[in-house]
Amino acid sequence: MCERMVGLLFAALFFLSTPVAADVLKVSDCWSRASTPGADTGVIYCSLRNEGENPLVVEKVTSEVAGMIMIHDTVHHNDMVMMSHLDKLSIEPGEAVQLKPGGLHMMLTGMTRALVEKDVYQIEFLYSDDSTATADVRVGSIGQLVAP
Ligand SMILES: [Cu+2]
Repeated sequence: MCERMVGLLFAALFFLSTPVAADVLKVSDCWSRASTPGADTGVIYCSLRNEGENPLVVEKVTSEVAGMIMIHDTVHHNDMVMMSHLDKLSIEPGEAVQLKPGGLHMMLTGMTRALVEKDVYQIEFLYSDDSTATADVRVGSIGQLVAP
């Protein structure tokens, strides 16, 4: 076998053995608060942990319960609390990111239905390597402050 062939074979094996984002990004404890009457927005919190050896990027999050889901950070500016929109969320190898009240969160807009306490709905993550993963979101009370 010529050297070039061996090189190609190794390249192919390396490619096959590289895990996709959906396999190494652990998503856990996703939760939302129950909708207030008439509300057209909602929020999702969760834990994300990159157990792989490469940086992972969440490109998009979708769900049937909302027209759009955006990733927001909470920023304090001159005694005002504002939300800043992130195009994507990058997570370094070994890094754990907590989406929690007062910090990073996923913002649901254009709700297609109200979120009811004790409900569970699904969200789908799209990563930059085109792999996808789904996660369950548990719905807590209207005043929920930690994962239900
Ligand atoms: Cu927000």
